[in-house]
Amino acid sequence: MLRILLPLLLCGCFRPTGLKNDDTGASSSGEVGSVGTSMPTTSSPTSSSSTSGESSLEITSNPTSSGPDSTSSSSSSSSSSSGTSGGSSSSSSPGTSSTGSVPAICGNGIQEEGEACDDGNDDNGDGCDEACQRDALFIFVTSSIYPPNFQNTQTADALCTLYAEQTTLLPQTEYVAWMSGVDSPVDRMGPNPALPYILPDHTPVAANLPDLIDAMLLAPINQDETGKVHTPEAASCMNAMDLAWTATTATGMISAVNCDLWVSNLSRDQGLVGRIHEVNGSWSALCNQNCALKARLYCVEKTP
Ligand SMILES: [Ca+2]
Ligand SMILES: [Ca+2]
Ligand SMILES: [Ca+2]
Repeated sequence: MLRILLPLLLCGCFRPTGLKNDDTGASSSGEVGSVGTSMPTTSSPTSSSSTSGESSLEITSNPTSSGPDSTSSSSSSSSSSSGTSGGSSSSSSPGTSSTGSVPAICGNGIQEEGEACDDGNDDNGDGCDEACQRDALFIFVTSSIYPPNFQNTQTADALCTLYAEQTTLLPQTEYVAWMSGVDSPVDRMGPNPALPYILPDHTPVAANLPDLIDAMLLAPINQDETGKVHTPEAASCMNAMDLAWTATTATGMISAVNCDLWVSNLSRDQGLVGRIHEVNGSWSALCNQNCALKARLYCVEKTP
Protein backbone atom coordinates (compact mmCIF):
# COMPACT_ATOMS: atom_id res chain seq x y z
CA MET A 1 0.00 0.00 0.00
CA LEU A 2 1.36 3.31 -0.90
CA ARG A 3 2.18 5.60 1.88
CA ILE A 4 1.08 9.15 1.77
CA LEU A 5 3.92 11.25 2.86
CA LEU A 6 2.70 14.50 4.16
CA PRO A 7 6.21 15.39 5.17
CA LEU A 8 6.70 15.77 1.46
CA LEU A 9 4.07 18.41 1.50
CA LEU A 10 5.67 20.13 4.39
CA CYS A 11 9.17 20.12 3.10
CA GLY A 12 7.84 21.65 -0.05
CA CYS A 13 8.20 18.52 -2.01
CA PHE A 14 4.66 18.93 -3.11
CA ARG A 15 3.69 20.61 -6.31
CA PRO A 16 0.02 20.49 -7.06
CA THR A 17 0.52 20.43 -10.76
CA GLY A 18 2.68 17.40 -10.42
CA LEU A 19 0.18 15.30 -8.61
CA LYS A 20 -0.97 12.24 -10.38
CA ASN A 21 -4.61 11.71 -10.12
CA ASP A 22 -5.65 9.86 -13.14
CA ASP A 23 -5.51 6.39 -11.83
CA THR A 24 -8.59 4.48 -11.07
CA GLY A 25 -10.42 2.94 -8.25
CA ALA A 26 -8.48 1.42 -5.48
CA SER A 27 -5.20 1.50 -7.23
CA SER A 28 -2.42 2.51 -5.02
CA SER A 29 -0.76 5.11 -7.16
CA GLY A 30 -1.67 8.68 -7.67
CA GLU A 31 -0.99 10.30 -4.40
CA VAL A 32 1.22 13.11 -3.44
CA GLY A 33 4.12 12.90 -5.72
CA SER A 34 6.58 15.42 -6.77
CA VAL A 35 9.74 16.46 -5.15
CA GLY A 36 10.90 19.96 -4.66
CA THR A 37 12.83 21.86 -2.14
CA SER A 38 11.52 24.93 -0.48
CA MET A 39 8.40 25.42 1.53
CA PRO A 40 7.41 29.03 1.14
CA THR A 41 4.50 29.01 3.49
CA THR A 42 4.48 30.46 6.91
CA SER A 43 1.26 29.38 8.47
CA SER A 44 1.43 26.16 10.34
CA PRO A 45 -1.24 23.54 10.48
CA THR A 46 -1.76 21.87 13.74
CA SER A 47 0.70 19.27 14.57
CA SER A 48 -0.42 15.75 14.72
CA SER A 49 1.00 12.47 13.91
CA SER A 50 -0.21 9.05 13.19
CA THR A 51 1.64 6.00 14.01
CA SER A 52 -0.16 3.12 12.47
CA GLY A 53 1.93 1.41 9.91
CA GLU A 54 0.87 2.07 6.43
CA SER A 55 -0.49 5.19 4.91
CA SER A 56 0.49 7.21 7.87
CA LEU A 57 -0.20 10.88 7.66
CA GLU A 58 2.24 13.04 9.41
CA ILE A 59 1.54 16.69 9.64
CA THR A 60 4.25 18.32 11.54
CA SER A 61 4.19 21.83 12.68
CA ASN A 62 5.74 24.24 10.30
CA PRO A 63 7.50 26.87 12.34
CA THR A 64 5.91 30.19 11.79
CA SER A 65 8.53 32.51 10.61
CA SER A 66 8.34 35.75 12.39
CA GLY A 67 9.51 37.81 9.55
CA PRO A 68 12.29 40.28 9.95
CA ASP A 69 10.03 42.87 8.52
CA SER A 70 9.39 46.46 9.10
CA THR A 71 9.20 46.04 12.84
CA SER A 72 12.68 44.72 13.31
CA SER A 73 14.24 47.06 10.83
CA SER A 74 12.59 50.07 12.33
CA SER A 75 13.53 49.03 15.81
CA SER A 76 17.13 48.48 14.79
CA SER A 77 17.30 51.84 13.12
CA SER A 78 15.83 53.56 16.10
CA SER A 79 18.16 51.78 18.45
CA SER A 80 21.18 52.63 16.37
CA SER A 81 20.21 56.23 16.17
CA SER A 82 19.58 56.38 19.87
CA GLY A 83 22.92 54.76 20.45
CA THR A 84 24.91 57.25 18.48
CA SER A 85 23.23 60.46 19.41
CA GLY A 86 23.77 61.62 22.88
CA GLY A 87 20.23 62.46 23.67
CA SER A 88 18.74 64.83 21.22
CA SER A 89 15.15 63.93 21.58
CA SER A 90 14.16 64.41 17.98
CA SER A 91 16.58 61.97 16.45
CA SER A 92 16.65 59.29 19.09
CA SER A 93 13.10 59.01 20.27
CA PRO A 94 11.95 55.54 19.32
CA GLY A 95 8.31 56.51 19.27
CA THR A 96 8.40 58.76 16.27
CA SER A 97 8.63 56.04 13.72
CA SER A 98 5.74 55.66 11.55
CA THR A 99 3.18 53.31 12.91
CA GLY A 100 0.28 53.40 10.54
CA SER A 101 0.52 56.85 9.08
CA VAL A 102 0.65 55.60 5.51
CA PRO A 103 -2.85 54.98 4.19
CA ALA A 104 -3.61 51.52 2.91
CA ILE A 105 -4.06 51.17 -0.81
CA CYS A 106 -6.59 48.53 -1.77
CA GLY A 107 -5.54 46.62 -4.83
CA ASN A 108 -1.80 46.86 -4.44
CA GLY A 109 -1.57 43.18 -3.54
CA ILE A 110 -0.39 43.86 -0.02
CA GLN A 111 -2.71 43.32 2.89
CA GLU A 112 -2.45 46.43 5.03
CA GLU A 113 -4.11 47.76 8.12
CA GLY A 114 -7.86 47.85 7.77
CA GLU A 115 -7.84 45.37 4.89
CA ALA A 116 -9.24 41.88 5.37
CA CYS A 117 -7.52 40.89 2.15
CA ASP A 118 -5.87 42.35 -0.90
CA ASP A 119 -5.80 40.24 -4.02
CA GLY A 120 -4.17 42.85 -6.20
CA ASN A 121 -7.25 43.78 -8.18
CA ASP A 122 -10.50 45.69 -7.83
CA ASP A 123 -12.71 42.85 -9.04
CA ASN A 124 -15.62 41.66 -6.92
CA GLY A 125 -16.88 38.14 -6.43
CA ASP A 126 -13.42 36.61 -6.32
CA GLY A 127 -13.07 36.33 -2.56
CA CYS A 128 -11.76 39.86 -2.01
CA ASP A 129 -13.78 42.85 -3.12
CA GLU A 130 -12.84 46.31 -4.34
CA ALA A 131 -12.83 47.57 -0.76
CA CYS A 132 -10.45 44.80 0.28
CA GLN A 133 -13.06 42.96 2.32
CA ARG A 134 -13.83 39.28 1.92
CA ASP A 135 -16.77 38.72 -0.41
CA ALA A 136 -16.62 34.94 -0.74
CA LEU A 137 -15.13 31.84 0.84
CA PHE A 138 -13.55 29.07 -1.17
CA ILE A 139 -14.43 25.42 -1.55
CA PHE A 140 -12.57 22.81 -3.56
CA VAL A 141 -11.82 19.11 -3.80
CA THR A 142 -8.33 17.75 -3.32
CA SER A 143 -6.38 16.77 -6.40
CA SER A 144 -5.31 13.52 -4.76
CA ILE A 145 -7.08 10.58 -3.21
CA TYR A 146 -6.41 9.21 0.24
CA PRO A 147 -7.17 6.19 2.34
CA PRO A 148 -9.59 7.14 5.09
CA ASN A 149 -7.39 6.58 8.13
CA PHE A 150 -6.68 10.23 8.75
CA GLN A 151 -6.91 9.45 12.49
CA ASN A 152 -9.21 12.38 13.11
CA THR A 153 -10.90 15.27 11.39
CA GLN A 154 -8.32 17.77 12.60
CA THR A 155 -5.66 16.04 10.55
CA ALA A 156 -7.89 16.18 7.51
CA ASP A 157 -8.55 19.87 8.17
CA ALA A 158 -4.82 20.53 8.31
CA LEU A 159 -4.38 18.66 5.06
CA CYS A 160 -6.91 20.93 3.41
CA THR A 161 -5.09 23.99 4.70
CA LEU A 162 -1.86 22.61 3.30
CA TYR A 163 -3.47 22.17 -0.08
CA ALA A 164 -4.58 25.77 -0.11
CA GLU A 165 -1.06 26.87 0.72
CA GLN A 166 0.24 25.30 -2.45
CA THR A 167 -1.65 27.58 -4.78
CA THR A 168 -2.05 31.26 -5.40
CA LEU A 169 -5.66 30.70 -6.35
CA LEU A 170 -6.73 30.36 -2.75
CA PRO A 171 -6.43 32.62 0.29
CA GLN A 172 -3.84 31.48 2.77
CA THR A 173 -6.34 30.97 5.54
CA GLU A 174 -7.67 27.98 7.42
CA TYR A 175 -9.66 25.27 5.76
CA VAL A 176 -11.90 22.51 7.02
CA ALA A 177 -12.37 19.10 5.50
CA TRP A 178 -16.03 18.44 4.75
CA MET A 179 -15.88 15.35 6.93
CA SER A 180 -17.63 14.36 10.12
CA GLY A 181 -16.07 12.58 13.02
CA VAL A 182 -17.39 13.31 16.45
CA ASP A 183 -18.30 16.71 15.07
CA SER A 184 -19.77 17.95 11.84
CA PRO A 185 -17.75 20.09 9.43
CA VAL A 186 -20.42 22.73 9.88
CA ASP A 187 -19.37 23.02 13.50
CA ARG A 188 -15.75 23.52 12.54
CA MET A 189 -16.35 25.90 9.65
CA GLY A 190 -17.92 28.63 11.71
CA PRO A 191 -21.14 30.51 11.00
CA ASN A 192 -21.49 32.12 7.62
CA PRO A 193 -24.82 33.78 6.95
CA ALA A 194 -23.56 36.13 4.29
CA LEU A 195 -20.60 35.07 2.19
CA PRO A 196 -20.98 32.81 -0.84
CA TYR A 197 -18.84 29.73 -1.31
CA ILE A 198 -16.99 29.73 -4.62
CA LEU A 199 -14.73 27.36 -6.50
CA PRO A 200 -11.11 28.31 -7.22
CA ASP A 201 -12.23 29.81 -10.56
CA HIS A 202 -14.88 31.83 -8.65
CA THR A 203 -17.88 29.79 -9.77
CA PRO A 204 -20.49 30.08 -7.00
CA VAL A 205 -21.45 26.87 -5.22
CA ALA A 206 -23.75 28.33 -2.58
CA ALA A 207 -24.86 31.77 -1.47
CA ASN A 208 -23.93 31.14 2.17
CA LEU A 209 -23.73 28.33 4.67
CA PRO A 210 -27.48 27.66 4.85
CA ASP A 211 -27.49 27.43 1.07
CA LEU A 212 -24.56 25.02 1.15
CA ILE A 213 -26.40 22.60 3.40
CA ASP A 214 -29.74 22.46 1.62
CA ALA A 215 -28.81 19.44 -0.50
CA MET A 216 -28.71 21.48 -3.69
CA LEU A 217 -25.56 23.14 -4.99
CA LEU A 218 -25.31 25.82 -7.65
CA ALA A 219 -22.38 23.96 -9.18
CA PRO A 220 -20.62 20.70 -8.44
CA ILE A 221 -17.48 20.79 -6.31
CA ASN A 222 -15.39 19.14 -8.97
CA GLN A 223 -12.54 21.64 -9.09
CA ASP A 224 -9.31 20.98 -7.25
CA GLU A 225 -6.97 23.44 -5.59
CA THR A 226 -5.20 24.15 -8.88
CA GLY A 227 -8.46 25.05 -10.57
CA LYS A 228 -8.53 21.84 -12.57
CA VAL A 229 -12.06 20.64 -13.28
CA HIS A 230 -12.43 16.88 -13.00
CA THR A 231 -14.78 14.98 -15.24
CA PRO A 232 -16.59 11.78 -14.31
CA GLU A 233 -14.53 8.63 -14.46
CA ALA A 234 -17.34 6.17 -13.99
CA ALA A 235 -20.95 5.85 -13.06
CA SER A 236 -22.20 6.26 -9.55
CA CYS A 237 -19.96 4.96 -6.79
CA MET A 238 -17.56 3.02 -8.95
CA ASN A 239 -14.42 5.12 -9.08
CA ALA A 240 -12.40 6.71 -6.31
CA MET A 241 -11.52 9.70 -8.44
CA ASP A 242 -15.17 10.70 -8.48
CA LEU A 243 -15.61 10.40 -4.73
CA ALA A 244 -14.80 12.25 -1.53
CA TRP A 245 -14.86 10.93 2.04
CA THR A 246 -17.51 12.79 4.03
CA ALA A 247 -19.48 10.77 6.62
CA THR A 248 -21.73 13.78 6.36
CA THR A 249 -25.14 14.29 4.84
CA ALA A 250 -25.81 17.06 2.38
CA THR A 251 -27.56 18.92 5.18
CA GLY A 252 -24.42 18.87 7.28
CA MET A 253 -25.48 16.10 9.61
CA ILE A 254 -23.06 13.57 11.02
CA SER A 255 -23.09 10.05 9.63
CA ALA A 256 -21.71 7.21 11.70
CA VAL A 257 -20.38 5.48 8.60
CA ASN A 258 -16.92 6.87 9.11
CA CYS A 259 -14.32 4.10 8.81
CA ASP A 260 -14.30 3.67 12.55
CA LEU A 261 -13.86 7.37 13.16
CA TRP A 262 -11.21 7.61 10.45
CA VAL A 263 -8.75 5.15 11.89
CA SER A 264 -9.62 2.16 9.74
CA ASN A 265 -8.40 1.39 6.26
CA LEU A 266 -9.78 -2.12 6.35
CA SER A 267 -12.18 -3.57 3.86
CA ARG A 268 -14.52 -4.75 6.60
CA ASP A 269 -15.31 -1.11 7.47
CA GLN A 270 -17.15 1.49 5.48
CA GLY A 271 -17.15 5.23 5.05
CA LEU A 272 -19.80 7.44 3.50
CA VAL A 273 -18.65 9.25 0.38
CA GLY A 274 -20.10 11.92 -1.86
CA ARG A 275 -19.66 12.26 -5.60
CA ILE A 276 -17.87 15.36 -6.81
CA HIS A 277 -19.93 15.71 -9.96
CA GLU A 278 -23.29 15.97 -8.25
CA VAL A 279 -25.31 19.02 -7.30
CA ASN A 280 -28.03 17.18 -5.41
CA GLY A 281 -27.60 15.54 -2.03
CA SER A 282 -25.29 12.96 -3.56
CA TRP A 283 -22.51 15.52 -3.59
CA SER A 284 -22.05 14.73 0.08
CA ALA A 285 -23.79 11.41 0.60
CA LEU A 286 -23.90 8.95 -2.25
CA CYS A 287 -22.80 5.55 -1.02
CA ASN A 288 -20.72 3.68 1.50
CA GLN A 289 -17.19 3.08 0.37
CA ASN A 290 -14.99 0.22 1.44
CA CYS A 291 -12.39 1.69 3.82
CA ALA A 292 -9.59 -0.16 2.07
CA LEU A 293 -10.19 2.14 -0.88
CA LYS A 294 -9.35 5.79 -1.37
CA ALA A 295 -11.16 9.00 -2.13
CA ARG A 296 -10.65 12.74 -2.21
CA LEU A 297 -11.56 15.32 0.39
CA TYR A 298 -13.75 18.35 0.03
CA CYS A 299 -12.14 21.38 1.59
CA VAL A 300 -14.05 24.45 2.75
CA GLU A 301 -12.55 27.73 3.84
CA LYS A 302 -13.23 28.44 7.45
CA THR A 303 -15.14 31.62 8.22
CA PRO A 304 -12.50 34.23 9.06
CA1 LIG B 1 -3.42 46.91 0.20
CA1 LIG C 1 -10.83 40.98 -5.99
CA1 LIG D 1 -28.09 25.32 -2.06
